[in-house]
Amino acid sequence: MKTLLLAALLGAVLVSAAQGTDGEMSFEYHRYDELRKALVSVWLQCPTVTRIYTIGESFEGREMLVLEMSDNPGTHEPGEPEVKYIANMHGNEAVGRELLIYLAQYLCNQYQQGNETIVDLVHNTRIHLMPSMNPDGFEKAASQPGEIKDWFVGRTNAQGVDLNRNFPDLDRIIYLNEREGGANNHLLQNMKKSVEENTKLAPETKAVIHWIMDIPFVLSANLHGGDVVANYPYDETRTGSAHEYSASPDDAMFKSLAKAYSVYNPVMSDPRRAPCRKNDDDSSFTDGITNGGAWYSVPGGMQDFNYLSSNCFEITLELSCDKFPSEDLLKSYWEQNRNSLVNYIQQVHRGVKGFVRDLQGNAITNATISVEGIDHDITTAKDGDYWRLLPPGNYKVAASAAGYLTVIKKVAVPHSPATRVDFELESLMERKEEEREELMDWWKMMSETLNF
Ligand code: GEM
Ligand code: ZN
Repeated sequence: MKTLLLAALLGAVLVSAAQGTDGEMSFEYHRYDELRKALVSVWLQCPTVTRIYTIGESFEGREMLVLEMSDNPGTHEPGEPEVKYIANMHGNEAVGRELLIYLAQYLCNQYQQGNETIVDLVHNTRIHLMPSMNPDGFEKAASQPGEIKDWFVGRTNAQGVDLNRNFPDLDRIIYLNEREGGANNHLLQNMKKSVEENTKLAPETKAVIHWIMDIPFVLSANLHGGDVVANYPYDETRTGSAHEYSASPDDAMFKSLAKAYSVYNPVMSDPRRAPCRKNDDDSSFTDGITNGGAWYSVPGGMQDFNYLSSNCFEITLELSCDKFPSEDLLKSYWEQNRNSLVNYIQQVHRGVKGFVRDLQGNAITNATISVEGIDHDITTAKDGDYWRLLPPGNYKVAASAAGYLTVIKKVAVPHSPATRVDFELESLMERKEEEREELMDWWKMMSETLNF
């Protein structure tokens, strides 16, 4: 993170620190400067397990700030899974933005108080909290006079771009590959235009794409407002129709992840909850969750982009009927969501995890992890580490890489924690060498026997 920015942030906060920010949570809206100060206050309170960084600037030059929480902030620890929460991509959907600020304060407070669940989570997970992907849109929405905010003012970025329609539409590629064959993961590599050359991408979208490419995220949630439901892939329908259940190969796991959020939110999981607005069609909502395509088709969304361009499983959380509710409701939204937010992070410790190495113990980066019966592969990160989210069951898991012999293992997966499975792959060169030597030995033996 830029030193200048850090100094500016620190200076701003030392003033407010004098007001005794000992970690109490103030349930009010944070404009851009207050957001920065709130994050730096958490960093000042928990300096050994937090770090603040920026992934880039919005169109109007505001920093897209992230507070990281882990026992080794600033670095990826081999084998440790990484989780992100990203809010306010629609600038007028304000509850998620505030919840992530409160979550940062809560995790810091609970860590300091020795809450075992939180200490364990922080020690075994690298958590990234981005309260606002669209800081310009929020300022526009929050600047409106009075409590009642317009339904659309501030939704887009400052260029008028809906960021949740601005990601490369990888759904269309996967749907084509399903029919005609082709890759079932990391589809951005198949795109002709690079991210940098793509003039349709807003600066906020580019920053998030680079973030997703740079860090081996395993799990993510995208916080929105305007309804109350945990929405999961795919968001875009296969046929382009407005409403069509659009299952991904990991439908069972995504349902489990969405339920892991909704089950702890008493409003989201209330079967008797009335629709937010009289004429809303929430017929696809069951147990507080919905498939995105079954609700309505969304092309170019961030959720599906995570799943189809990286190893990251992302769901979309709709947290409030009112996109920008009055400030006095914020505490109740925090109470409705606190346990869900913690429980969802814990889901990253499920499925199968481990390392892929060669016979000499060297990490094999970008090896493929395939699961029989699930047409979606994931890949190993820089240290050969991988995390494959799976619901409970018995699986055949294969590790493969160019130039190596594939290894397949049978794995029994409980609900949690993740089952550890390491793979050692033999290189084809080694195998050829072995076979050559065996052949030479055989030939030598034969020639001696037959006195050639
Ligand atoms: C949605 S968020 C995405 C929900 N997914 C589907 N498939 N409906 C949007 O972007 O339109 C609503 C919102 O803006 O919160
Ligand atoms: Zn939204």
